[in-house]
Amino acid sequence: MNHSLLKTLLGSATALAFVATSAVAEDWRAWNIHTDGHPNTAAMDRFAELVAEKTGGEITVEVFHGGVLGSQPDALEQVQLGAIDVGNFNLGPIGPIVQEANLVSLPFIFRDVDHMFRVMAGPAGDRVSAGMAEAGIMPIGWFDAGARSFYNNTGPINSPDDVAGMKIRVMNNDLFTGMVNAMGGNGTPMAFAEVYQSLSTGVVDGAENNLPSFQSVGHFEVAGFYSLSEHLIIPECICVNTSQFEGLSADMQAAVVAAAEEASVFQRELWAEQTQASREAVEAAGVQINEIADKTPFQDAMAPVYADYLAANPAMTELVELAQSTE
Ligand code: BDP
Repeated sequence: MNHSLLKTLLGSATALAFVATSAVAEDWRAWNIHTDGHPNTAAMDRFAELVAEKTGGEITVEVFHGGVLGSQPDALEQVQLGAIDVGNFNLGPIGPIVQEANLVSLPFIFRDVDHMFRVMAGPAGDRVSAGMAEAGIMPIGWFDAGARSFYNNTGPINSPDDVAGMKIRVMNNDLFTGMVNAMGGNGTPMAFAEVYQSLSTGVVDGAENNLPSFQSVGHFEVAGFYSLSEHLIIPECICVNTSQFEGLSADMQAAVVAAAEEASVFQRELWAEQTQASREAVEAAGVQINEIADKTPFQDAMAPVYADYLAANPAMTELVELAQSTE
């Protein structure tokens, strides 16, 4: 074989090998706790479609809905390990893993949802994102999760005293247990999937969530009073395993981020509509929804929660002040 033929052959073998490597499709497994009809389920399906489209099929995402891949705390661990590639996560259960993420789990830290998004778009949000990425859970898109309010089966809640004595299910985070306990209640962490049964059998007296989730998993069937305390405004992310993301080419990274951003815009539109629709649906089903005229007593009751938290986590003081001073 002459030298130039050998060179040509070697050249095409290298080219073939290159094509083979770059064409190896990545199949991502995605976690989603919500079921059909919830805005986040539609948004995660849209994310999967957009990823396939924008990466020319090099990355495909299979979304497992309804929490079938495990509870949220378990799924977060799986993302850190790379066993689950991506998911829609609430920042509440991320707080125990990433100190900065707890900023958004402090009760009444934000004035409203817009304020929360402004904080997240600024330097405080950058620090939250950096902490998450460092822990292996990198946010690439932000969802609206509205505000969380209390619901129960015995009567409307209008003051912290009405929470006293009640066993209230919370997401997995000591801040939430502390929040309920500071009102004289008994905060009980529990997986989302267990809440319906626990409410219906009286294992807990109440829980707290936003209206779309209160409706979508049927909690309104077993808790007839929804009181608009709006004590937590926690964003949600599309989060990807950090090293998985960093291993992608710059083009693929840009495509995945663009897909997450577009899916997030779609989610926020759906969220606004669904919050109203869920309110109407649960009211039509007989749920009594009450506004709380003065939330100051609830906010005042949180003073020991902040004091204890900042005493144990002094490094968070600056971040809390940064969020509070954001216009
Ligand atoms: C929903 C969140 C979901 C949480 C759930 C809960 O979207 O991520 O797991 O609340 O209360 O609003 O556990």
